[in-house]
Amino acid sequence: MLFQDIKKSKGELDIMDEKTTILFVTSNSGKLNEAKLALNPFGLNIESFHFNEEFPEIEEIQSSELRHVAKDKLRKAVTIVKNSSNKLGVMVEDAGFFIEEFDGFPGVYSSYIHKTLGIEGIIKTLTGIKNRDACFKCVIGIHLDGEEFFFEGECKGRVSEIALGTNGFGYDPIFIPNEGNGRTFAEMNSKEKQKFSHRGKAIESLRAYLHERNQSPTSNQCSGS
Ligand code: ITT
Repeated sequence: MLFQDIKKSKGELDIMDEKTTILFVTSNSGKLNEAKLALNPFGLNIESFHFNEEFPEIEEIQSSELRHVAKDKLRKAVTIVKNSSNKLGVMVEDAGFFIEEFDGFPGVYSSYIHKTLGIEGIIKTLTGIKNRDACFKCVIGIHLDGEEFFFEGECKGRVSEIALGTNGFGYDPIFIPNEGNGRTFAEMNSKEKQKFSHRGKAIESLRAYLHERNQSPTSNQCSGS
C-alpha cells in the first residue's frame, strides 16, 4: 500500500499529505536526491530542511562510530527543526568511506578528507598498494512520534586506479562496488547505484519499517532500532 492510499476525509487532506512527508536534514544534495528517488515511488515525500544564518549546519561530534554521530545529529536536527509535528518524521544520515588498508580511514572523517585530500589524493595515497578493498557505510536516523529509529547499510567494493564517471557525488568516481560489472558508482545512473549502495539498503530497511508500522494498529508495536 502506498502511504498516499490512507483514506482521507476532505478536511484532512493537507494534514495527511504532510503526514507522508519526511524532513531530511542534510547539507548534501546528492543524499537528498537519492532518498527522493528511493522513497517517492512509495508515496513518501522527502523535503529538505533549508539551513539558514541561524542554523548554517549541524556540527558533528567526534566519534569512531557512525551510529553515535547519526544519533547526535538526529537530536540536534530535531531541536533546530521547529513545528515538525505535522510531518511523518525528521531524518538525518551519516555516511563514511572505509579503506581496508588504512584500517578504515577516512571512515567518520570522510567529509573532511574529501574536502582536503580529495579523491585524487586518495588515489595517490594508494599508489603501489595491492589491497584496494573499501566499503561505504551509512546510518539513517529518523525521529518518529517522539522515538528514534536507526537503519544501517553497507556496500563493499574497491578503490579504482583512476577516477571514472561523472554521476553521483563525493567518492563515487573512485568506488567500484563488488556488484555492478566493474563500474564505479559515478559510471552508474542513480537507480543502478541505489540497487547496490549503502544508502539504497538503509533506505529500503527504513521503507519496510514504515510500511509495517503504517499497517500496524498501534505504531509502538514495531521496533526499527
Ligand atoms: P550531511 O549534511 O548529511 O552531514 P555530508 O556530506 O557532510 O552531509 P557525511 O558526513 O555523511 O555527509 O558524508 C561523509 C562524506 O562521504 C562526504 O564527503 C560525502 O560526500 C561522502 N559520501 C557519503 N555518501 C556517499 C555516497 O553515496 N557516494 C559517495 N560519497 C559519499
